[in-house]
Amino acid sequence: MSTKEQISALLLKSQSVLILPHIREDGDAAGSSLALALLLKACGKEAIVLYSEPLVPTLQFLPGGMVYTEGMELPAYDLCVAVDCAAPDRIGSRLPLFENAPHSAVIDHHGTNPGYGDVCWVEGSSAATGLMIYDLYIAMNIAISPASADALYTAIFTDTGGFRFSSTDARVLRTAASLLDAGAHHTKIYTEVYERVSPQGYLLTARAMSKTKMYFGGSVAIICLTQEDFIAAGEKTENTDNISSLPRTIDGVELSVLLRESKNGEIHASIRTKARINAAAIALSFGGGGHERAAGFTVKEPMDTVEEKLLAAIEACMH
Ligand SMILES: [Mn+2]
Repeated sequence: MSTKEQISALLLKSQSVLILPHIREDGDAAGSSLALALLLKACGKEAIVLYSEPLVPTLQFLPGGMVYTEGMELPAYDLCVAVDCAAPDRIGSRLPLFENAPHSAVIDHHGTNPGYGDVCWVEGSSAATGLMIYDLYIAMNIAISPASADALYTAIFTDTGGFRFSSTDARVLRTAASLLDAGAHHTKIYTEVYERVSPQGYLLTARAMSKTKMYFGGSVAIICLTQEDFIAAGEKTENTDNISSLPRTIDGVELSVLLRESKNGEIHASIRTKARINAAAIALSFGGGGHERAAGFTVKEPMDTVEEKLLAAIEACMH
């Protein structure tokens, strides 16, 4: 694994940088990537953030970035940076852009990151990749503009669940305070991210809650959302971030899983845990990864099979 110094040296010697946040961009992936692009521009570099798909409505207030389409024309770049991508598959169909770049780098905060790219800077102890980008600004002595502050605040605010997850430490709050000093619009960001839902998303949440199944004496909650549920609710996007943490709030539940069927038939699992059970360990056994309290994996198997295997894996963890 590499260091912050190695990353800043590589950034400084590059002229044109392509930045790739992870697929199904969340606030940390998008905010960290945009803030990195602004840092590079402040250093006189060219930088483009290339999304795998359009940002979800709750993040569309973030300015900048382009959406990748296969075969699109891109300006030449000498460095490609994967941001918040725990493993190469999180780069999705843009992976060739990363693999064929003259130089490649990774900036990530997932402890399960195996290390890939020429330079790979991973801090498993950071609550968000946004904190690492903030540290880069400080280390490289670049002033944080209000736009950078908004991007970084969004990254940190969303990855800590609005400063509620156990990952919220003094560093998170100190950094957030500095970002307010730098002009972050925290009320606007909170309202955009957490105080809005589409009527379809609202219906999908209702369906998800009514489909919650309890196991192991009420200590495990599992929701299976199929394509049928998305169609019935009229929800076109597959954004279920607001649903995955809900069952964990039920009294007695120590572990919850949202199994979501995507249009291509893959099953995506979002695992959330309270104390005792390590979500990342379970996700790893299915080829995924993540953090102790929040992890996930993707497999191409029938929903019932995934649920069965998952219950067996959870049972093994509980003993
Ligand atoms: Mn993150």
